[in-house]
Amino acid sequence: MPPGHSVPEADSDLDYMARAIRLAELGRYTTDPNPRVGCLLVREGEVVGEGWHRRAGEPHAERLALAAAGARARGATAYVTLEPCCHQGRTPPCTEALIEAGVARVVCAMVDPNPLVAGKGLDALRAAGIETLLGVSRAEASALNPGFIKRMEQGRPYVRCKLAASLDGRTALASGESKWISSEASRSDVQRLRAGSSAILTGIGTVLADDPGLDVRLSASELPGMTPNDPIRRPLRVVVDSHWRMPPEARMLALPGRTLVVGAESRPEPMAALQAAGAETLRLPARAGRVDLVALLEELARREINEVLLEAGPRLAGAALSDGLVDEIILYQAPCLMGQGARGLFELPAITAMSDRVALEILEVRRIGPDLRIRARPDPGRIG
Ligand code: AOF
Ligand code: ZN
Repeated sequence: MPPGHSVPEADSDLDYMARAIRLAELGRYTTDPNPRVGCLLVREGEVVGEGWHRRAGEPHAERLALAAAGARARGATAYVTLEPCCHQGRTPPCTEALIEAGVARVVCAMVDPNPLVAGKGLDALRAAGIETLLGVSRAEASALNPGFIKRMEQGRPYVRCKLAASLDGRTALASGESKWISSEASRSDVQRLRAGSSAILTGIGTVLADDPGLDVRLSASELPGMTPNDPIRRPLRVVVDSHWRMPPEARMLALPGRTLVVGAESRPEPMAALQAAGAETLRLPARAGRVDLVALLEELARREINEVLLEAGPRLAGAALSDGLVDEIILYQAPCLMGQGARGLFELPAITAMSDRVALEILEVRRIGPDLRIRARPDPGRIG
């Protein structure tokens, strides 16, 4: 153990960190593009202050907890779900506030992947004589911010692919009709998924077939951590439309929130018509005549998009999965059968050997109303 590190990961450290993680979760629907962070200050077994980061531009979790504790912060232990920042961003460094308040020990779950911090926050605390402990409940804390972490570390957002299917894995009739496979309960769950996402990504095929709104129809009082008058964050809608077929009359363009239409060729006329309808248009490099999805995700990360919800048909979903761009699948399975002729979830190349099948790891299975909700992640290592 290097000097300045405390050794024991006592039960109480785990318990207090669990509380800090619950606080951080309250920011699920508001902190974007900042990470969700919670902080607890404990002195002699008593919680003397707590805080959670609510919104970019507003105070960080540590500063709120320190403000709540006042003079009782002196000698206290701070439990923080992310390494305290040491840089001047929209707000001043948390390390300085912790040092000034006389906090004796800082326990944090993980290093801040932001290169402006990345270990330097902990260094600053140790240099000021504060004892530090890193790594308590790291996995749980990482799960709060998969998108922020992936964007900082890899320059790409975290992609969740949302799908609805029958029990026999079919998603639409041969005619393309796909509305309302899943129940009301699953649809409101999707609303919460959207509300926590930075962007919703779909393909032109879905727009032409369903004319979806891709909006959040919840009010603040329906989302944990939000107060009734809080403005709802509206995820950016992104339509992959390689050949500019998007109609300017598309329903989503008339709804509140921004829409970005991304094509693979330069076609001034349809682009201008979409701009006149309120959309932003962007041309990205093509791969085999289609928008290069890697280039798209990198562009979204540059725009501080942390979490992308992919709500697309089998073609775009299949392309994203084949390219290894899907981090997580969320599948709502309805208790019905759709039979022969109905379409599957992902258009993937036909495989000839079982060893070529796409392996998944199931992360979670839940019942939502009459449906099943399965969370899984592609697990390329498992088969082959
Ligand atoms: C913390 N506590 O609660 C959060 C942190 O522009 P700013 O000032 O809000 O800084 C944003 C960066 O600060 C963000 O990218 C991340 O590195 C860190 N977030 N740090 O100590 C917090 N939300
Ligand atoms: Zn900070």
